[in-house]
Amino acid sequence: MSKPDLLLVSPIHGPTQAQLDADYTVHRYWEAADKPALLAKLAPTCVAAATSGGAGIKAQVIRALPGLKIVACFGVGYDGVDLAACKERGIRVTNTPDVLNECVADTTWMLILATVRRAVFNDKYVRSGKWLGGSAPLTDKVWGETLGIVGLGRIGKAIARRAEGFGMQVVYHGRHRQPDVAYEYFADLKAMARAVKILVLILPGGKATENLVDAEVLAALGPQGYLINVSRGSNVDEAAVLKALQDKTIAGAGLDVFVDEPRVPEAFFALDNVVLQPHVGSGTVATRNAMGQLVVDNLAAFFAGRALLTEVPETRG
Ligand code: NAP
Ligand code: 8YV
Repeated sequence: MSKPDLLLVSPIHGPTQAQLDADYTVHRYWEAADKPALLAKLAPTCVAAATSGGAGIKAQVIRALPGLKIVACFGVGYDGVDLAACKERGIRVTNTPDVLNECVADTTWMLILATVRRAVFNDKYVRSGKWLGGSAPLTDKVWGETLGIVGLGRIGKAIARRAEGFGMQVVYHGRHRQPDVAYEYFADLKAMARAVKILVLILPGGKATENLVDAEVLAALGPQGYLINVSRGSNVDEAAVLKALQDKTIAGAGLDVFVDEPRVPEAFFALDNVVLQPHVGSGTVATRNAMGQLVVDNLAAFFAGRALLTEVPETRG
C-alpha cells in the first residue's frame, strides 16, 4: 500500500523526521527548488502537513492544497500558523504542550541565574587569566527578589514553582487574573515591570503580543531590572532592548529567542550584560523526543480516524 503524502514545511527534530519518513511520503517544502510545482503536484492528494510552530504554514501554501485537513506543529507555540486560513477551511492544528514545561522552566532558570550572577562574564574572567589580577566584580542576587512572569500558563507555572525554592515573591501579568492562583496579579504590565527585579516573558508570539515589551516597559523595569525572554523574539522591541543594554538603562538580559532567528543582531555580541542562547528552551533529548512523539501520534490518530491528542483550542470543534 502506498504511504500517504505529508508536506513537511520546515525542518524539525531529526529523529521525528525519520519517524515521519517511515510512515509517509514526506515532501520537504523548504528544499524544493520549484515550490509552486511541488504544491501543484501534491494538490490532488495531500491532506497532512507538519511544521515547526515558529515557521508554521502560510495562507498561500494552505490555499494551494485544497485537500489539506491537518497541520501538526512541532512546538507548543504555533504563532507561525495562519490560523484564520486554517479555521476558514476547517483544517485542524495540533501542537506539543505540557511535555516541554519542565525543561523550558529549567532553561529559564539557567538564564536567570547566568544573567544575574554573570556566569558567562565570570567564565571568561577565569579563562582570560583576569582572576590572577584580582577578584571578579560582585553581582546582584536572585534569592529573595521579586520575579514577574508575563504569561503564567503551563510553563510560567513551572517557572514560578522553582522560584519558591529561591525564596522569591512571584507576581504575574496576563490578560486575565487567575482565580485559583495566589500570586499577585498585575493587569498593567508597566506597573509590574516597575515592581520586579526580574521580568520573565513566557507567553505566545504573534500579532497580538508583538512588541509587548517596548521602550516604556524597559524604562519601567529600570537600571536595577533584568529581562529574560524565553517566549518569542517578536514579543519585544529588539532594538529597544539592545539600546537599554547599551545605555545600561536595564541591568541585563537573558535571551533565548530573537526576531529573525537564527540571525541575531551582532551588536548584542559586544555586550557583557546579556546572555544569549540559540532558542534551546525545550532543547533536551528527552523533551524533543516527547514533542516529536506527539507530532507522530497526532498524525497517526488523524489517519486512523481517532481523536487528536493535542489540538489547539482555536480549531477544536
Ligand atoms: P500557555 O499555557 O497557553 O500559557 C500562555 C500564557 O500567556 C497564559 O497564561 C496567557 O494568560 C498568557 N497570554 C496569552 N496572550 C497574552 C497576551 N496577549 N498578553 C499577556 N499574556 C498573554 O502556553 P505555554 O505552554 O506556557 O507556552 C507559552 C509560550 O512559550 C509558547 O506559546 C511559546 O511561544 C513559548 N515557548 C518557548 C520555548 C523556547 O524554546 N524558548 C519553548 C516552549 C514554549 P491569559 O490568557 O490570561 O492572557
Ligand atoms: C520549539 C518552542 O518548538 O515549543 C515551542 O514553542 O519554541 C520550542 O520548543 C523548538 O525550538 C523547535 O522549533
